[in-house]
Amino acid sequence: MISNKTFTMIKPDAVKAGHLGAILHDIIQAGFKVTALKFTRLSPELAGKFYDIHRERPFYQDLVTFMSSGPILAAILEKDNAVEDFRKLIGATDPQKAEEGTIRRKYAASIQENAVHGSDSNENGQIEGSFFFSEFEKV
Ligand code: RTP
Ligand code: MG
Repeated sequence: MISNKTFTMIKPDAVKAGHLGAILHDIIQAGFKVTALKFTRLSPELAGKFYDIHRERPFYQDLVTFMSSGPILAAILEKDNAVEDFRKLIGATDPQKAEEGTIRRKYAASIQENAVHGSDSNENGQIEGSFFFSEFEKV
């Protein structure tokens, strides 16, 4: 079954650069409904846990340091075909390879500091949403 939900974070680089409002606007304009929202900051421990799947990758430590370097906006988004459509909206991991008009192309600086996260599967979207939000925080 195609899930209609995905999970996103607006990452510390984009918040610091003042792109939070513009990115949220682009997301809503693209037809996504916000069903949970939290402005927070990850400790290195929590960032490490969130990205545990990448623990063995060479960029893991840098990623954890980056993701805990400042506040982030976490959200659960709803739309038909949410996971796939959101990955299309944000573009490739490396902003230089992301298509024109995508969020990463517009707002990201580098392959690491790439402005937004988007879940890569329905299952991970569910797990990641529940990492940040309790049941009563999901509308
Ligand atoms: P995300 O999970 O954040 O939505 O990004 P993604 O699927 O496009 O990329 P993924 O392979 O899951 O990598 C997670 C995040 O790690 C950082 N990264 N740095 N220095 C590097 O070569 C490198 N590669 C990945 C990025 O912040 C990437 O989004
Ligand atoms: Mg990923």
